[in-house]
Amino acid sequence: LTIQNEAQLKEIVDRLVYQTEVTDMHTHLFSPDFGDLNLWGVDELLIYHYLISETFRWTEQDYASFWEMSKTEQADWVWKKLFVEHSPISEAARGVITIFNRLGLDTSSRNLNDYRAQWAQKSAEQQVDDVMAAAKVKKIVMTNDPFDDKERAVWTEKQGNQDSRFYAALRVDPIVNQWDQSVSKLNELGYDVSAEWETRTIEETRRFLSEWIERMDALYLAISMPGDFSYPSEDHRSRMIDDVIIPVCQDKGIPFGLMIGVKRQVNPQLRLAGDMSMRSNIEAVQNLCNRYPDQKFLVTMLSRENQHELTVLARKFRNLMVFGCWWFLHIESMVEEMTRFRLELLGTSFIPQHSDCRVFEQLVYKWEHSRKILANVLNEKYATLMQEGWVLTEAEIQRDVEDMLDVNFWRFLGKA
Ligand code: RAT
Ligand code: ZN
Repeated sequence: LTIQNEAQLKEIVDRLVYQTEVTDMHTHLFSPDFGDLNLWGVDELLIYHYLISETFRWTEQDYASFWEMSKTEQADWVWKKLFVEHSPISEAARGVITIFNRLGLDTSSRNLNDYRAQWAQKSAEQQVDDVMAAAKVKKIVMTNDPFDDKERAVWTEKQGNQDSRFYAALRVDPIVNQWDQSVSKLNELGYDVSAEWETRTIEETRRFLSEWIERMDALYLAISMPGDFSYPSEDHRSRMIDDVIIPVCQDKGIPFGLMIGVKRQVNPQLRLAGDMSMRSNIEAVQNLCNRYPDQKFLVTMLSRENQHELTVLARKFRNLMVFGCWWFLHIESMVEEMTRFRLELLGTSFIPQHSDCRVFEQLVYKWEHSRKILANVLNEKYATLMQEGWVLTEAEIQRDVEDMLDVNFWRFLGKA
C-alpha cells in the first residue's frame, strides 16, 4: 500500500507511532514479583521525586518536617501546592493529569480522595496489566541492585522475576563510584575482595557480577556517572571498567550502559530529588568506544550541551547506541529538539526514548507525551521525502517505527 498524500501520511504515521508496542529499556519499575518495590497508585504518583522538588519551591516549610509526614500527608501537600494553589503545567505535573484522564478519572473534579477511592479498587497485578495495555508497553527493563537488601531477598529467597514482560539490568554504581563502601558489602555477600586493587579482588568482583548477571538474566550492566567522569584515567573507575566491567560484559556478551552527567546531592535535604545535571566530557565515551570496538555501549547523557556531540559520536562508532531523553531532558522542548537532530544525524538508528518511570502509571504519560513528538517530527521528515517524489508504503513506516520503539534495542543486544 503506497501512501498517496500528506493527509494519509499523517493518519498512518500517527496511528503507527501511537499504537506500536514499546520496549522500555530503562525504568525503575518492578514486576509484581517484587511486592512493595513495585510502586503504583495516586499517592506514589504525587510523591514522585520530580514533583517533590517542584513543590518545595512554593513553601518555606522545612525539609525535615516533610520527610516526617506519612505518604498520604506528603501527597496531600504536593496536591495542594502544585495542583490546587497553582496550575500543573510542568512536565511532571501535567503528566499526572494525563494519567488521570487516560485511566478514565474525572480530571475536572480535582477531588484527591475520589481518585484514591478509584485506585483502592485495583490490585497491583491488575494495574500492571491495565497500565501496560493503556500505555502500549510490552517489555520493561528494570534497574536491579543486588546491594539493596529488599530486592536481593526476592532474587535469593524467592524466585526472582517470573514475569516474562519484565527484564533485568544490573546496576553497578556502587562498585564503580563508591568502592570503599562496597568492599564490606561484597564481603558480607561472600566475595573475598579488599580495598586494594589486586588479582584476588579483581577475580572476586568479576565473580560477583557474573553470578548476578546469571541469576537475574541481566540484559546489560548499567551505571550513572558524574559529569566529571573521564576515561582512561588513573582512578578506581577506569581500573574497574578495564579489569572487571568490560571483561565480564565481553564474557557474557552484553552491553555496558552508561548514563553520564549527574551531580549527586547538590541539595541533600531533598534526598532522591536533590540531584543536578552536569556537563561532561564526551571524550570518555569516545575513548571507551575506541578502545573496545567489540564491546557495545548504550549511552545517554544528562546535560543539553552534550547531546549534539554524543549524536555525532554515534556516527563514528557503531558500537555506540544513543538512547533516551534522560530525566531533566524528558520535557517537551528537549525531546523535540533531540529527536529532531538525532533523526537528522542518524536516521532511525537510535533509541529515541526510555521512560525512567518509578511509579507504574507514569508509563501512560511518559510514553504518550514522547510519542506525540516523535509522530510530529516523523510526519515532517516523511512529508519532505514525498515532496521529492519518494514513494512510501505503510509497511516501511511500520518498520521504521518498530525499529525505534522496540527492535533497535534488541538488535543491538544481538537478540532480534
Ligand atoms: O530519573 C530518575 O528518576 C533519576 O532519579 C535517576 O534514577 C536516574 O534516572 C538514574 O537511573 O540514575
Ligand atoms: Zn534512571
